[in-house]
Amino acid sequence: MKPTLVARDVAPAVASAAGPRGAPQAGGAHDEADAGFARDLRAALRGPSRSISPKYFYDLEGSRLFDRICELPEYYPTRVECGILARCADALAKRAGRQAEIVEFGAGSLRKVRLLLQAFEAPARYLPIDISAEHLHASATTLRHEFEGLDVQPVAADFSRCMALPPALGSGRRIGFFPGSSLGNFAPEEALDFLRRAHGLLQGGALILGVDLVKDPQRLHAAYNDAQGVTAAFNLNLLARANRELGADFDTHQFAHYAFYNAPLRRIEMHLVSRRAQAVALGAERFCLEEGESLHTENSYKFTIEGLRALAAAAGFRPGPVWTDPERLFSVHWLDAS
Ligand code: AVI
Repeated sequence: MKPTLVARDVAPAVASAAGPRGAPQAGGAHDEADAGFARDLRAALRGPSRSISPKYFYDLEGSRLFDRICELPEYYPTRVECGILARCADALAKRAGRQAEIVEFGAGSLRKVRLLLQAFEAPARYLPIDISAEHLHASATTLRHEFEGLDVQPVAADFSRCMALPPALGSGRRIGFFPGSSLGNFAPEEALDFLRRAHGLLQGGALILGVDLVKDPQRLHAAYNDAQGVTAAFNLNLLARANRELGADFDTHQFAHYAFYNAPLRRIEMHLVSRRAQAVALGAERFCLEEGESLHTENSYKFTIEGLRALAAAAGFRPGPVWTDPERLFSVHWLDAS
């Protein structure tokens, strides 16, 4: 098995600013992550903004719940994006050319990258970047067995902050892959910053980017308020995780999952709302919450095709073709970095 490359210049501490998924921790990263989680949760409970990064959703239980969300009838993004990718894979492969190297931001669903690996002509290398070494190794082992001869080199790094990649092989183009609308979990200025850094890494290549589109608010509302309550459990797991890992004493029954579409800001907001006046202990500190007070846990921005193309252009990309589904729920963008 090839060794995991660790991007040593990545700052270990986790910023309190919002950012997308990628936080389940393993081995030595655990203490740093715990310290980041404790610090950021404390800052969120002290206020005044009362918000915490969604990256803390993804411990093992949170990742398991997210996988269940992706299978829910109401949560269309995963299903629709996979359908689009299956239909445009050959066109993407043609643009990528022979012996391309795929760099995936987040060791995401193997189902999605498989669609690319099957269509691409003799892909030279696959570099999944994720903060979770455990998740990376599992994905790498599966893909090495499935695609004989494929060079799989996991990179353990927090791509929402900065990242360093091994030198390009020189044989084919470097193609970034950022599916799942994880870009939407960044604040707009963070999304621009991420795209600028991705542009720098992919010089001479391109980025394949999947983003969710602005649509009927009821459709969006249903996707984040599913009937089985899996999204509610995913949101509340943040508090359960704090109890497990930080010794906090949240009574999860005293918090309500609250998700709504903020139309002027074109984003779903997820909150945990206190059902009554209560006090919570975290370490030596106690925090008081009023009835109805909320902890803001996630933003999920939705895009227009033109808005996304303008954002990508501002980051230095040359926007290419866009693929959508017949209902225009989701979009996959080819963005040239040459
Ligand atoms: C990972 N991310 C793109 C998901 C989203 O839709 O923003 C996370 C999620 N939150 C609730 N449901 C799914």
